[in-house]
Amino acid sequence: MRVIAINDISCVGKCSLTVALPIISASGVTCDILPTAILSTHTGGFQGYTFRDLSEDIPAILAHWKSLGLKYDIIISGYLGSIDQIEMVKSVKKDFLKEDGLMIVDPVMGDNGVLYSHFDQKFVDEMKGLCRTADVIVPNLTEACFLTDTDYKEANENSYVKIIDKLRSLCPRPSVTGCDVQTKKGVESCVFYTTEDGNVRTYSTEKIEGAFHGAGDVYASALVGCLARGVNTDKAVAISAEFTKDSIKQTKKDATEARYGLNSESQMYGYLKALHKAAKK
Ligand code: PXL
Repeated sequence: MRVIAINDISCVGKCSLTVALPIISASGVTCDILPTAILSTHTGGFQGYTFRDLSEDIPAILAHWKSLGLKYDIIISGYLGSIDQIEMVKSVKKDFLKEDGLMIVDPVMGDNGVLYSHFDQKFVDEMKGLCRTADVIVPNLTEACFLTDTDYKEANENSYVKIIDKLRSLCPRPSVTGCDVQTKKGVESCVFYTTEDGNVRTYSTEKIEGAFHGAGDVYASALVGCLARGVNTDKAVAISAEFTKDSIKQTKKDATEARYGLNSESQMYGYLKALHKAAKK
């Protein structure tokens, strides 16, 4: 099983490839990487970061891979630095995804109702186009709102299903993370997701108050790890949501600065135990 993770390298701050590579590899599958940019830190909460766009290097990297005859079972794309890179991901899918492979897009664009720096409405529109080429997309609620032209402030329990329905016009298996829902236990954090046979289901976990950078990357990487090991979507979502929640909980306990990312390392063993129990291959 061979996965390619297309994402940036934020050297500090535990997101994108510094999260995807360890989690997907530990899941027991080959994780190759295609770095889109190198930043000294990610862009959320740091000033003065460096940003080197690697677009110029990518054509030669892909030409070399073609000469090796590489093909992938799963492609997961994350943070993309430009509209050109969105086009590049589409061509990677065309040239390198096996016929029965899975294209997963994490449309990384924003959080808490706002777009990250560097992104604008034109980028959002192009990202909709990339989502149309995917089998599975994993936006957070903010990104789901931008992809469906929904006002984030208006998004609530009554509109989540409408949002996921709209996302289904882009891609057959959307899921949306970070949806607050009222349960018997109080407010919980819920994933609305779509199964292999097209049913929309939910999985909720304890909501931990606060903003935690890199949570989406931990969730998406674990989901890829699970799907790569043949775990069905119901179980894959549950395992990934629990791992993310446990990582957030530990990070809160550690009281580290949110911009330095999640302590998912300490929760990796629990994640792997759950994965190994559920894995089919
Ligand atoms: O975690 C998402 C992410 C990935 N990559 C970069 C980012 C962010 C979010 O801020 O800035 C460079």
